[in-house]
Amino acid sequence: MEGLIRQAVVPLLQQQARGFASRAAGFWCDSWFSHVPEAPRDPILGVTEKFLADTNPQKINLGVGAYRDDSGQPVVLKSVREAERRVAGSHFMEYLPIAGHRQFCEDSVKLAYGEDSPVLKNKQVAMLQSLSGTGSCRLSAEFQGHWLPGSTIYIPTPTWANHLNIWRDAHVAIEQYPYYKPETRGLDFERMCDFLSKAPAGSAVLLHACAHNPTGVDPTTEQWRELSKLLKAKTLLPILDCAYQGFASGDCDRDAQAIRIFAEDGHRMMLCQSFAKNMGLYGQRVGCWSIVCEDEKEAKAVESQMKALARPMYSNPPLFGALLVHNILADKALKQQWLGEVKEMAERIISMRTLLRQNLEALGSPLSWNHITDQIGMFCYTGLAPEQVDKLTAEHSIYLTRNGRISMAGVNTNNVARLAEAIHKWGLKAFCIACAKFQEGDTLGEALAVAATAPYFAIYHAAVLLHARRELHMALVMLGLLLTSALCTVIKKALKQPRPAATCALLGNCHKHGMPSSHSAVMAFAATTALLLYLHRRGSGSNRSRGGRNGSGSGSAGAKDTAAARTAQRGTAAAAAVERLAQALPLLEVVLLLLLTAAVAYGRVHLGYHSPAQVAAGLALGSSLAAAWWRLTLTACERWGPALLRLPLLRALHFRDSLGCLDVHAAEADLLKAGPAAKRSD
Ligand code: KET
Repeated sequence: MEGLIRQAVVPLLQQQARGFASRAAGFWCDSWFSHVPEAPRDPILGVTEKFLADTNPQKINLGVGAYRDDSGQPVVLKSVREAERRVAGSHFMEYLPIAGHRQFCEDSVKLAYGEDSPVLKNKQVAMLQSLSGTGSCRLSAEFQGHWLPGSTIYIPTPTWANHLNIWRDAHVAIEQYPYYKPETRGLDFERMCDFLSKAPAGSAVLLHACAHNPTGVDPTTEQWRELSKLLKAKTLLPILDCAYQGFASGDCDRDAQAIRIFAEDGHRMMLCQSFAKNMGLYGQRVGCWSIVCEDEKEAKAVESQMKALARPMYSNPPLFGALLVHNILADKALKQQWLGEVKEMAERIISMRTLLRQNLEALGSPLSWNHITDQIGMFCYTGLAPEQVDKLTAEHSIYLTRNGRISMAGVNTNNVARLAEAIHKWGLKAFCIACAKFQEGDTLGEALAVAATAPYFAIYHAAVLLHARRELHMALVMLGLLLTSALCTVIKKALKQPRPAATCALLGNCHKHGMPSSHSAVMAFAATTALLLYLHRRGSGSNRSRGGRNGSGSGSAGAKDTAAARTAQRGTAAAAAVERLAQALPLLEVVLLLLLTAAVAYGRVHLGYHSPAQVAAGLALGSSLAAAWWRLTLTACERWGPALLRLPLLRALHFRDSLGCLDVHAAEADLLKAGPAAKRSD
């Protein structure tokens, strides 16, 4: 009776209670699902969706990494067709065991670790047939979350976009390590090792076993060896995602070098294999997930837990694809034929790389396209910005992911010229002085992006003033602004503090350093100098005895007196108001400059270019430099100004020093009124 209550009644009550709870939470109003928002399109498979909806007969799909022949058609390999023929009608359609087709798994791990691999001979490897590469990755993530709780996964930047979704959904903490250096379009090996060497022991590191997606940039053999040593020394667990074995070099053994180096070095590791690309079995979802353990006993226990993870997810994997792979790998002749076909696919891709580069160069593109042929595997990481990709799609019906990745498998002799022309047209980079990126629809962000041009205008403004007014002091202010900017560059290089990790990939500045913010420093310098100049002139105004030191001459009468005299002459209240406004203008200018500085500083954080600390450091540096520079230049002007102004060049250019003059404009106006003789004597 008690058992019956526990088994039947309790779950029923629990279900009812959950129903009430969710209704009380407001989910059930008009509809059960009215609160469910539409999810954003997948960045890769969403491209295919858009491509299919396009009616342009000349459309080109370079989005998903799926092989096409030279006429743009999907390919079924001859070896696969032969395996299909052999399998047809020869099997029941029974369930496979939870771990899938055992012989398939054994063939599969041999292909990766090597026929004579000691880890296989010692039965150290736990294995399970998975739902292709994605399924393997997902199971690895679940296993990590379950059996290495609290550990972090280190994922390269950039990577296959789905890696981030997979480990996020498995609730594993994610860190991203630097991998690619846009300036060299190559591997950022030094920063990668430096970053990984600081990862806490017990973390996992995701590595693309070969043909890195999306960059097409792999470590060299030596670098793989170094990485293996580093991970071993730091007690980090390698998880190798091997979705393109054979596609990097055309040779499946060569492309397995990373896996074999790690296994040889005695790592405990996970491996995620996919047969989607190298056998063209995309829709069959056939892959293998394996874990290298300490010994046979450990492998047995681990394999039982791998099965325990798979059973509640999908029970057991599909049969057909596994039979095809097993038939190919277990038959010497068929395997040989397949290896030849993989090589053919890889070679066609390599020839398309050469052709695309040649076409771009023939069009006279001023940019370097060496990276198209330097990169390997299925993809070319072009360096096209998202806006340029949008143009290729909108204007030419050329579909690719917005990170500028091209699936080279979609390029063929018929479409390569059209592709090159489109890239040449839109691929040129714009020269811009102050490009600040902001999110579409973010009005504040847009305003702050406009404000981000201010530091450039501050320097430009100082240059124009210097040219027009020939002030000794202005030359020094200009020099101070340039020195501030240069000093920020030096400090950034010395401190090497990165830009904010959350936004740098989007802004494309992960390779640049951010401490301190030079925008903030230059603005703080300009605003502080303007404030000090204003206070200095006010100070001089209250201390009339100082008057103008030189230059405008009649400035010594005092601006306020001059203004009052003029007001009395005109004798109207309106004129007095205008005068008051004119007198308030210098203060207003300072206040506006301070507000602009605040907007620029806030914008650096809002737009994701700098962290608050980097902006604060910039502001502190700029304002303290300005204060020090002010004291220095004031003393310099007082002590050496007259001597400097007597230098022939400065005299010929009519340089002057009007720092002590209260109102230069008023003084000049008075001077002009005084007549031609006085004008010349200036
Ligand atoms: N790992 C990597 C690195 C990878 O590029 C893919 C697929 C997979 C795993 C998963 O492949 P599967 O089909 O589950 O065996 N990448 C291509 C397809 C996709 O996004 O699903 C791509 O990047 O276009």
